[in-house]
Amino acid sequence: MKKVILSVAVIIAMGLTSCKNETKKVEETTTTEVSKEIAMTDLSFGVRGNCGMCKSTIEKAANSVEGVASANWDVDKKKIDVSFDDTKTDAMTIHKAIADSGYDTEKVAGSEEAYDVLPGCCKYDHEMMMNQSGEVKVDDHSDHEH
Ligand SMILES: [Cu+2]
Repeated sequence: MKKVILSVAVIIAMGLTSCKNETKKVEETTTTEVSKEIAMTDLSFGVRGNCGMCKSTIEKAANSVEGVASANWDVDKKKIDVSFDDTKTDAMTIHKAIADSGYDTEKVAGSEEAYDVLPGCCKYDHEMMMNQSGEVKVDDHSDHEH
């Protein structure tokens, strides 16, 4: 009689174990899907530039980096919003790619050779403020020393 009870207990235990395994598999799949969504990192930083042509050059440079999902440069704010996969690239790689195209970022000065061949309208002022509010400023010259 004891043997029968034991073997029944063993069968139940095996059944429970296989159920647990199945549950675990489902959990793992769910976790993978969630972490894929979290992997995208949003980043904003200042980039100098003048016009729509600058915008396309800057965004093209950012998008050329593997792992960058989207890039949007704001001509008024002198600022770029980038979304990227941080397992494939990092912030400095994106800064450098934009600098290589001739544009100054907050962290990396633009390549002078690339700047020299930019169209005239795109030769931006290296003293230009980055990360502006986007509002049109009145230049009152009050900070000039004569
Ligand atoms: Cu331009």
